[in-house]
Amino acid sequence: MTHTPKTIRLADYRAPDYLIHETHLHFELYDDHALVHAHLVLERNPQLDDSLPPLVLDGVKLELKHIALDDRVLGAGEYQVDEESLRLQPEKNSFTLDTTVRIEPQNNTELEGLYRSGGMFCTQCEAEGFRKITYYLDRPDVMSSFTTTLSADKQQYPVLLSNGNKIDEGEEGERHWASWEDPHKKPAYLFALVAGDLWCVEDSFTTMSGREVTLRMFVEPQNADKCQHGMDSLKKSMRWDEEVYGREYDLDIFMIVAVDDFNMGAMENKGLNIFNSSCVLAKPENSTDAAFQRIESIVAHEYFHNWSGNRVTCRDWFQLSLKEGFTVFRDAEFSADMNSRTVKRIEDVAYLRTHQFAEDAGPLAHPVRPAEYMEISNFYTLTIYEKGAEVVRMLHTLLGAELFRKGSDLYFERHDGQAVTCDDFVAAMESVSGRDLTRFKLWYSQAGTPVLQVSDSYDAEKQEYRLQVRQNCPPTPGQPVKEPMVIPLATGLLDAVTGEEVRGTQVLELTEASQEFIFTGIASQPLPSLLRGFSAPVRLEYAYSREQLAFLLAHDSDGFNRWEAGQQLAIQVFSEALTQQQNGQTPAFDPQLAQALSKVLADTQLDEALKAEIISLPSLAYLLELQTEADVANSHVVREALRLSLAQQLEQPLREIYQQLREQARATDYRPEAGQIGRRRLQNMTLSYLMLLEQDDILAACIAQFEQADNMTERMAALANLVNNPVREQAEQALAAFEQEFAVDPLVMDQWFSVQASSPLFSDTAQIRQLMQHPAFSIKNPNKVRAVLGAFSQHNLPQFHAADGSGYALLAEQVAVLDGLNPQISARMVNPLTRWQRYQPRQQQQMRAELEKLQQLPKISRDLFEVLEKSLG
Ligand code: 0A1
Ligand code: ZN
Repeated sequence: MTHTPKTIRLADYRAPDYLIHETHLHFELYDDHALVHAHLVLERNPQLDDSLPPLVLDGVKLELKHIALDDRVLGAGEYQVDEESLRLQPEKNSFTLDTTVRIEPQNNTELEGLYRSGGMFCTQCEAEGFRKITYYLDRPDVMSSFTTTLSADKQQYPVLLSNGNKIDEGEEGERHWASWEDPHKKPAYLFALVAGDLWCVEDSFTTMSGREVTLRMFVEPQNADKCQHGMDSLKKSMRWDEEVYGREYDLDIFMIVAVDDFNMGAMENKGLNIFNSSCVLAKPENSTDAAFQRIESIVAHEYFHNWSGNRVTCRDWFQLSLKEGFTVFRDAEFSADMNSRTVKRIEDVAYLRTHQFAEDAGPLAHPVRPAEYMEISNFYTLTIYEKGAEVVRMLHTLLGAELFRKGSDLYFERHDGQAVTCDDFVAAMESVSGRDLTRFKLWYSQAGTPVLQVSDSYDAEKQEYRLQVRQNCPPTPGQPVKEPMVIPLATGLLDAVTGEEVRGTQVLELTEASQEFIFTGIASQPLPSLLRGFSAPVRLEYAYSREQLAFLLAHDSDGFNRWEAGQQLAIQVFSEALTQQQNGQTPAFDPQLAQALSKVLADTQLDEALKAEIISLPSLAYLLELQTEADVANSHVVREALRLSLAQQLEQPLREIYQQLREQARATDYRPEAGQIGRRRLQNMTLSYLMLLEQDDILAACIAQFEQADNMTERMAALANLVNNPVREQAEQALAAFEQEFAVDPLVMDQWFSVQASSPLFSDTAQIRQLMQHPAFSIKNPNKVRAVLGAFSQHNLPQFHAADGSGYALLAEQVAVLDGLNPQISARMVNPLTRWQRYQPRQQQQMRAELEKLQQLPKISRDLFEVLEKSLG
């Protein structure tokens, strides 16, 4: 970067001056370069006046070799090229443009545009990668038909793929070529090509109207046995989208390709999804339950984009959540239908509250529809994705399932083939419901997490129960004052003595800063169950006593709120002990928590998955999120002491459950289905408590599980317990055995790295540096970077925040290296440092100093620049 990047504003949106009706591409792929020939059919945008402004095409790192306008080669004075664009003056309304550019995919470490991953060529074009492939109007509201021809060495690259249907192929000496045609108009960000020596797994799907679709997964040959789950997930997703949304697939072929080097999880390119191999490849011996579930949801996510994203796309990148929020909501509902609905909700809410709430409370807070950005890659955030999904969920809650479905049908029908805005989505919901959602739309424009303060009163004489609710939303950068929002507050009332429900779930609609809701005919003072199912992404404040929380945990009919009551109880017990610890006292834990959890363990009505969630303490990251000044070291000590104290008090039931479930696991064939997953989760959770007791027979059981289990879920859990165990020798032995067994599988090695990097007991900064010297580590591979540096800075909080600042220094030093290779990843990895204001003064200083050093990098990327500038203010 040579100058300060400019800020791009939603308010400046203008329709494109020119449209591209047809795009014909020809790629000549070689080991040391690629030539890209583009033939574009353009027209002056007929919706604008009939002047002929200059045509300005986006293009970055392209070497222009040839240019012709309407078949006439242009002379040097007839066009201008700079670092980001190609400019020329059209003479007619309609014209064609031919260009040839030379690029070097083998040197593309940014993994954006056309690049090499292992032995193959692949592309990543969202958001603005297409401009690194050819000169183009690289914006989502320019939609074109595409034909693509690729030619490459026959032996090295037997498989040549692009979007749509293959229409022709042929050979010429050592080389061969294939031509693809995509019948659907699309923006450039959905373009993809792949060339490689790939194994293909094939299946088929018959759509609801009886069309047969060929399904193909392309993977490197050694991964041929890891495709079944991805393929099954794809077929389930296709069926679900027909049944739940009435959406049918629209091409005769759907392809998935797995690549090892990928910045994100996966990409929904039309008819040719490209996946990070970690998000699609699995087999039981190598992959955990979590991986199986992640794959199911990501395969679904990308598939669902075919409608929510591809058929109806975004007008501009400020509308990113239009496709991402909606699609995350869709994939979450799909996962809920395929697995345990309550557990899925618990996982999503825990993630949202820990990470998105933190984002929303920090210097990078932005609305679901941001008003400005410098680098769009920085806006693939938890707010756009996860909070965006919560916004769609609230619409679903407010309208009800039936109207919501009508609204989505109308949205797809009205806007099929168009590039639209979040307003268009909400307008469809308004049309079908007759509601005015103007105020609701504040969720798209206001950043920050609203706080609900709830109090209540009961009038025995009138048999009236009143809930008083006040909402307010804290200031965020650029938004000092907020207006009240529309907040669905799902509420039930329990009989405070029997626990029976005296009022079933009712959705109270908050619209004002302060409101009162009156329930009549209530015979005795009830206990409220508030925000059931987490009906809105807010922080709820209601002064529950510990007794009341234990009561809700035992009786609430809403599974989510049972879990939530347990979490709140744990937070209260933890917070009290933390204060003692900070005051130099020995922390003491209120036994009510252990008593309540012991009832949960004994409850025969509760399934194992929910039990596992309930007995898991809130993560350290979440406990810190709740503190005004995060005290990492003391919080870690107290949380571990609380875990030990629970293990001591619950030893008997924990032992029984562990033994029983481990026996059951031995006697059953592994399947990644909800029931088994829940049982393994509880089994592994009990093991992690029991290991804190440091007893020989438990250690032996853990080692036996590690050595004997036939699946990675049990093995990995055992390994994690050994690594987190104070005796280093056992950990080293297990790690060495594991490494030897799995050295050839990079995805398993990612887990091996991450289990070490995440462990405060095992890995200090010196150990992290050692891991980075391991031959399986590569700073150029984002999965490896996430497995080591990501795990260290996000999961190993005590070491990352080590008093001497060495954790910060290590991260910053590596961010600097990464920035020269892959700015998207450097800007992401720096994130844990950006919330320096949350920590104690000395830590603040240390973190700031590292950020300021990074700001001085001589060739800082736009991505990193933006994050640093916002964080340092
Ligand atoms: N649209 C994809 C996410 C994605 C975004 C950017 C990428 O490269 C910078 C890659 C993937 C999704 O939501 O799955
Ligand atoms: Zn997406």
